[in-house]
Amino acid sequence: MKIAELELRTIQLPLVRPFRTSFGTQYSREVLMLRMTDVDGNFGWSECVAMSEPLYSPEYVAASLDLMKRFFIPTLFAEADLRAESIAPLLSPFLGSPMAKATFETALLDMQLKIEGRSLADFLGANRTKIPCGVSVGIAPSIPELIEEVAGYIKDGYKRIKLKIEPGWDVEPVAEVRSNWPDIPLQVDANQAYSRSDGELLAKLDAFELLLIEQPLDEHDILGHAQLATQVNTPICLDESIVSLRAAEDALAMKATTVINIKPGRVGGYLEAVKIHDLCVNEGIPVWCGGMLETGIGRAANVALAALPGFTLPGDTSASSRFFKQDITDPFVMKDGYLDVPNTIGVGRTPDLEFLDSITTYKETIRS
Ligand code: OSB
Ligand code: MG
Repeated sequence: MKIAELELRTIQLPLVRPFRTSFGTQYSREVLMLRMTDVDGNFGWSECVAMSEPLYSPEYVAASLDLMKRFFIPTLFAEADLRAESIAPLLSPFLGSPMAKATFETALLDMQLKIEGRSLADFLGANRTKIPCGVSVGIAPSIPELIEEVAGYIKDGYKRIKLKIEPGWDVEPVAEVRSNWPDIPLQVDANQAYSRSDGELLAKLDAFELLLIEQPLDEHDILGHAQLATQVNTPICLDESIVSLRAAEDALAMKATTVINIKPGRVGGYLEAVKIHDLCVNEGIPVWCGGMLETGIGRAANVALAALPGFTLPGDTSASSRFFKQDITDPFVMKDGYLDVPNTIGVGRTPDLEFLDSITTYKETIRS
């Protein structure tokens, strides 16, 4: 395929409630969207999962946009016949920024699979038509408000609860949720908020039979996670640290993680995500699909990935309504705790252009 046109836009989608984590509070989701068109008029959509500020990862929307325009787009426009598989090698001289790179690979996959008449789920190797849903619950203003929010998600049918934690909001909220719901699959996510000396504190969470503790320490502290794993019984699961297949291999070799959260944007795209999935299947490591407050476009692709056989734990693949009153695509609606895996060609969702235009904060079309 030869690219003819790229439309970049940013949108601002309000959240149904503030989402507080150890790295800050989100009130609204700014998303960088890409529409790619080839010379024959075929098109594909994707979204960049980078957030507005470099708090979860070093990437952020304005930087992604700059990288795309300054380096990635001229490189891709120079190619006479582009395939999704060639995006990562072509962009590899530009260091870092897996989220921005993944945006191009995913839009091209959407286009390419539509041309081939194939769904993303089928292409990636999915073997299920529906997937169980988990939900990520932000740090609440108080314990009663947390319990009320969790109760709502349990009533909705979510099959697994993930609580965001930070120093000062850990043992007590986890104990309260566990005592209200003794049997619900429960896990926590610290987003790097603890330090190497917190082993004793984090070991107190062992009493609550958690599935895992996600990314307690700095993303670069693989050794620290390996040491922590000897101090706590709860499995350690890395998120931020796993930026590539190589990083996953290293973390497993160092015994720093026994479960892996796969986020396609964080690892440079769905093709690398499948490689990490395959590694984990071979090593007997359970994986689950993480989330980045995606719109229906990114959510559709995540749900397809989460239907692969190695995704044995429910992911942060929630219904659209978890974050948005109105999604930019047909919403993902949960039935009995499950989402249907899209089975139409490509990624399986397209935006409602009228709604998209109404929340667009910037738009630019670049032609080759
Ligand atoms: O660490 O998993 C995370 C959201 C934004 C950035 C990082 C994370 C999260 C979540 C929410 O926990 C995941 C979701 O449901 O989309
Ligand atoms: Mg996380």
